[in-house]
Amino acid sequence: MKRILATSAILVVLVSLLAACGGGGGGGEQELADELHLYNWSEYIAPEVVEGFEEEFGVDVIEDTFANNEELLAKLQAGAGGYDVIVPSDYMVEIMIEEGLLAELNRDNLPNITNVGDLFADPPYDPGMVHCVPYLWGTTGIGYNTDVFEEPPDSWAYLFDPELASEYAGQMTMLNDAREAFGAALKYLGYSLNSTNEAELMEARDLLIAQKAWIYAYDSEQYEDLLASDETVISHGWSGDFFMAAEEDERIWYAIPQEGGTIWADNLCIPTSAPSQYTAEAFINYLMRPEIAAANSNFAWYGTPIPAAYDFIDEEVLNEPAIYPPDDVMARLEWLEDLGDATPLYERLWTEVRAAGP
Ligand code: N2P
Repeated sequence: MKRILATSAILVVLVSLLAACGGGGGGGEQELADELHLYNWSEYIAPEVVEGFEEEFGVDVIEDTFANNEELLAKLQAGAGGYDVIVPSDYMVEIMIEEGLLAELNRDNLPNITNVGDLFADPPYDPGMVHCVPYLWGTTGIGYNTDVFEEPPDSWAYLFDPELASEYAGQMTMLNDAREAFGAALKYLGYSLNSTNEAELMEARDLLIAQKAWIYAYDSEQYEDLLASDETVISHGWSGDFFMAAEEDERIWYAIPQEGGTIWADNLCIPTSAPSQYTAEAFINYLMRPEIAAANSNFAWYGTPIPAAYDFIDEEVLNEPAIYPPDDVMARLEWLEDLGDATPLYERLWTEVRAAGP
């Protein structure tokens, strides 16, 4: 009996050793690829974080950027198979899971997943983090030039009310993002940014079309630079992008509208078509190290879901109420949700907005 036990103990040790070595060459699944292809939002990862990964793991990171969730979805639906890690927002994760576009994560390769704070560890769009882990989170509101606005323009009226908005005609941008643009219009009108009510959506469409008279551009990637170069003075956009620009140009700042706006979380996910799930998991696990998560938060000025990272986050980021908003502001924010059957209606109305004059 003792001998049988001893033999099976040796077997167990052998089997786990083999597993740790990658199954003794069984398909090379546990080997890092030479390259990791990241499809990301623009300016959304600290350069030193990428370099650190490349040096430590011997993997070249190749990054492509997208302007909005729908562009990312369309790319995957069209069969783009080259991406290892993608960064969809909350509602888009839900859509991608439904469409079978995301791989399930192998937790054995993600020991740092325990660093994710309770607030983010069980998101409604991916219960239990089966497919994705949260990356960064933030809000959508209004960026502005403080030389032009003595008081913060903390209402959507500055972008939509004809009297107020016409003052900034030609000096205003809106995000090139259907959900965010409709979200802002719906909030201004007093509706939910997840409205699926046709009459409310038509009203929002008409408002967006009327607003085009004052718009310089729909842009999701350079709008903060347009503020800095004085092309614009007010801009619909994502919180951290304005704070990042403010590091170089202190005239720029950001306000969350009183009517409320979007709160969102972007996520690190692996497409089912990824060239190397193992390399993707090594990268995602690395991004969940507290020091690395902090480096990204310090760079992009967005909140991190990793509480252990707070020790490494600059005081000014941590203490900025527009990055970590107080409870009363949080209560006014809304998450975007998958619109289900109403998605084609949004698509049609967005096309109408973009096609309308001037
Ligand atoms: C970063 C854009 C933030 C992503 N430049 C918004 N979900």
